[in-house]
Amino acid sequence: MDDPLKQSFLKEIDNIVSFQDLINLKAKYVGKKGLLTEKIKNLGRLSSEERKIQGKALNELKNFIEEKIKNKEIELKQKEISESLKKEIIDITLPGKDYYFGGCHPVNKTLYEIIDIFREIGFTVEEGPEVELDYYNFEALNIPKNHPARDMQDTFYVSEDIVLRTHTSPVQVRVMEKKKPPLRFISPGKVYRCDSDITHTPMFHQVEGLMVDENIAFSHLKGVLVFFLQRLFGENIPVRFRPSFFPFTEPSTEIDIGCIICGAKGCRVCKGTGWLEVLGAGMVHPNVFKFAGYPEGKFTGFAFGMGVERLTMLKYGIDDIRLFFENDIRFLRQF
Ligand code: 2NM
Repeated sequence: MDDPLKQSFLKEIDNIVSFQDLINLKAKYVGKKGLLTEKIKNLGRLSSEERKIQGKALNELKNFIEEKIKNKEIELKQKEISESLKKEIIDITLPGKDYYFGGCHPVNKTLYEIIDIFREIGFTVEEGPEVELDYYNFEALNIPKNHPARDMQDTFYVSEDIVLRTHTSPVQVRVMEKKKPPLRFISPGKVYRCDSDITHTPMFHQVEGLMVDENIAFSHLKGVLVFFLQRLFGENIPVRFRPSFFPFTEPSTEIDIGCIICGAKGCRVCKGTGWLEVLGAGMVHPNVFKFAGYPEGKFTGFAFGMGVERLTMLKYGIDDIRLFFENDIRFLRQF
């Protein structure tokens, strides 16, 4: 049927691109006051013969238009879906969100290196309390009352007879109380001293070590500690032993390495001497064995101690100990 209404409808529906236009088009032709609806309403004015023919034709056109509109609606819906899929597409080739792994703190890195070296030569690891009895921190280590090392300025007192340990030596006394020689262990951990400047913090880390048996001599001390320093700083590191004093060892020594900052030429860090102090050590004082309950004269041994922050500062050329505890991520990421 070559109805002009049909022709104009077909032309219009071809240009429809939105749902709203489609709704308007539907209303225009088959709505309550639509062009086709009006025609159907007017059928009653025709003769029954004409009404039959026209009615059939208009009904067919109505079905045709409604079908076309339905198809157009489906077409628009499809277009809408495919466009939103195109817009919302996830590009799986884009890089993922950046995130950071935690890292090992430089002080812990040094600490683990130290522990590994001593493990290699048969030393085990022992730990003890950070809140310690005055007895284990001082008395049993041959540091009598009124000794300058017990000065209130250096020690955090919790009460009359309880302190924050100022070194990890009390661990060694506790182990000796429990175990008979041969002993060969280190005691790493946190220690506390009331002191704060560019080389001191109120808390720092120490590794102390102890080896006890019958006939342990100063030569054993020397062999173990030179081996340790060569492992930590390299085979060719110069090592020097100086006489010193500690209440818990006799004889006592302080051990230096050639300055690794200036190559032993003399600099600010080694104060022009070419040497850096890295260890304290000595043969365990007979009084310490006596406090531990060991039979007099039966055993000998050597002990040593080192500051982990200090060794880390020397290793990496860090000039302020407080950097370790500020937790500035830019500082920590460098290691
Ligand atoms: C040091 C230096 C020298 C030491 C002594 C003992 C003990 F318990 F056996 F007596 N533990 N650690 C010692 C000796 C520690 O640190 C600088």
